[in-house]
Amino acid sequence: MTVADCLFCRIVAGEIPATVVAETERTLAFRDIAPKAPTHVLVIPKEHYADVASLASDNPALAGEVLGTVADVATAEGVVGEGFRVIFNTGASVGQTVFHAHAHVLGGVDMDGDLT
Ligand code: DGP
Repeated sequence: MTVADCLFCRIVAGEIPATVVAETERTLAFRDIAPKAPTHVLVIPKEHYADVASLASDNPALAGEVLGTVADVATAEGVVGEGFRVIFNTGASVGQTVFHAHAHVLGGVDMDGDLT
């Protein structure tokens, strides 16, 4: 499903440019427009789910593929050994602003606990 006014669906459709760092048949990874760390990549399912909770309950296989792409991105970015953080903001009250499920992959800097 594509949601016409969804920002990340529009990136998947190529209507809005993004710096893509990895892609599979069903997932896409691209750099965050406002990076909070040297590595700040967003990994999404190409199909629209509003958040990770609906993705995981409605399509657990695809949720697993998203995590696989997260691991591939971390390897490609060279942050596996030093450590990296994966965040799924879920709900406006915790800061979700784009309601298309996405993982933030953050790394390349010491983190105390307040990144995204
Ligand atoms: P969240 O707050 O968890 O919903 O994160 C949404 C992220 O999406 C936020 O870190 C900024 C990023 N973002 C918003 N608009 C764009 C865009 O047009 N392009 C890219 N690459 N990232 C965007």
